[in-house]
This record gives sequence, structure tokens and C-alpha cells, in this order.
Amino acid sequence: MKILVINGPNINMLGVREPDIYGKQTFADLLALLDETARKEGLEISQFQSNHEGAIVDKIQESYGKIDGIVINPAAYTHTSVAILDALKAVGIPAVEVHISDVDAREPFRQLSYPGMYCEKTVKGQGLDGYRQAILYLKEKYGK
Ligand code: CA2
Repeated sequence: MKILVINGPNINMLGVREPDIYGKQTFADLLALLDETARKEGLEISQFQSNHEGAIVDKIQESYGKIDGIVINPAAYTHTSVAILDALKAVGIPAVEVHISDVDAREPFRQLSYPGMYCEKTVKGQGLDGYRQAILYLKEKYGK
């Protein structure tokens, strides 16, 4: 099973600032967690991080017919991007949304997610382990 993990703007800065909100773990720790999960679960996991909305849309479109499941943390684009929502709908690939922090316990503007309107599940407030949980959900439901 091929899973693509997409991260939006500033996620590459994890661990640099705001450890009280996002934890102390770094983006490199996230990449290591993805590698370890791929090995343990027998999955092909690729990842893509971009600070650019259009690049994320392009990556989702390129996944059509090639990827079996998407795990996406759209970061700030969560709360603004109809374009990412439409791209997910266009490719029709099963997707799970992840948020490192508990967005429900934060500012009201973080409580609306456009990509989340397509995703079949949202994992929030679990730190980096949320990515692992999202991958396991896709494996259990769609893995062959
Ligand atoms: O909790 C999440 O995973 C978020 O998607 C993170 C986004 C935020 O805009 C969403 O509301 C919730 C922000 C990612 C920014 O990451 C930083 C990393 C280091 C220092 C500061 C921010």
C-alpha cells in the first residue's frame, strides 16, 4: 500500500519555536517516525512538505492513480484552502487529516477545516503520533 504524507507551511520548522503548542520534536523526528512506521507496517510511505498552496494542489493531483491513501496536515491552509479541498475531491483518494495540536482548544478561526470536509477522519492533539494513527487507520481500512 502506498501512502503519501503531506505537510503544509511551517511544519518544517517544528521544534524550533512554540514547543508549548507543537511539542519539542522536530521535522526530522517526524521523517524518522514515517520511515519507522513504513518499515514496521510494510507500507510504502512518501512525504511532501511545502509552504506553497499551489505546490500542494499539484502534488495531490499527481497522486491520482498512484497513491492509495493520503495523510495531510495542511497547517494554516487548513483554515483557508478551498483549493486543497477541491484537489482532494478531484482525485478521490481516501484521506485522513492530522493536526499536531488540539485545534478545537485554540482560537475560533482554527476550528474550521476546508480539507477536513473531504477527509474521512481527523486526528488532532496527539502530537507526531497522530501521523502514525492516521497511517494505521488507512492501512486497516484500505490495506491489501
Ligand atoms: O496543529 C497543527 O498541526 C496545525 O495544523 C499547525 C499549523 C496551524 O496553523 C494549524 O492551525 C494547526 C501551524 C504549523 C506551524 O508550525 C510551527 C512550527 C514551528 C514554530 C511555529 C509554528
